[in-house]
Amino acid sequence: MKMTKSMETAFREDGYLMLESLFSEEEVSFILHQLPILMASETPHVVKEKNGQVRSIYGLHEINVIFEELVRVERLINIARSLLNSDVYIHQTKINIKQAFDGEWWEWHQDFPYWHLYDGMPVPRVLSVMIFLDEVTDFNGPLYVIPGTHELGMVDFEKKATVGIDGAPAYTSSLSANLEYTIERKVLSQWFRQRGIFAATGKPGTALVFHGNIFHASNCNLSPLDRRVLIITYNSIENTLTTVEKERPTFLSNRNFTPLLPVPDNFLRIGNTL
Ligand SMILES: O=C(O)CCC(=O)C(=O)O
Repeated sequence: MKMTKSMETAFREDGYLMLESLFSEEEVSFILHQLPILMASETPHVVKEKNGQVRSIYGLHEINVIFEELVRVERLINIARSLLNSDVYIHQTKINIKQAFDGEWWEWHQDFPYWHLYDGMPVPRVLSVMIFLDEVTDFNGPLYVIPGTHELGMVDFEKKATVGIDGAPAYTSSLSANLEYTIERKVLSQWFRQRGIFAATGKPGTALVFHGNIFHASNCNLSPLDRRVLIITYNSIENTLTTVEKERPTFLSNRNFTPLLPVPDNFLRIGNTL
């Protein structure tokens, strides 16, 4: 997959880009086959909702050989390199599992403030690729973005007095449906009036590429259909993390800054288990 000038322009102006059929049905089912075992593991990589269902699995590239390869496939590296204008490395990977009827929301936020304040990331030269593993519809909690807001820098946020669950560090609250830094409502209202909201829907295999500073959120899943997405965050190698007082674990904030070397697009070849 080659990025065209018009795709690059759309990303620069809007802060996001939709790419239909970036992954095939076969590739998506192969990815989904990895989930049951990952979801069953009782490690800090697996984050639960209040009701005990799995909300997210982090650090996939650290714990599973398929994901270690997948994050480096040529089509993804080409996108990240051309939009960030440099070589890239992984900052974070996760699957968000918004389960039918129960999956909880993600409040309005920007990602970069977390990576800046928690992890020491200098500037927002960072993007995420969200790959749809289920069909994402209007009803199962699509990601909402406010176009153009990536250009505003870090805006005023409402810092909540969050505490970690069961004595865990405070940052763990932001892995749950209680984010620490959410965007002020007056700022949201102003930008909503100017730019509206785009809801990212599409077939499995569609990808949404979004800038680290774009305003985004998603609603609870009230539908009978799961909404599972894989999110890979690429950072520029010219924007590596600085020292912070308390580093988060590597599955939340990777500190291996080695540039990713692309591997052939056919990651299915490493395990023909379908
Ligand atoms: O999965 C979602 O709907 C939201 C994810 C998100 O906002 C994030 O990872 O920052």
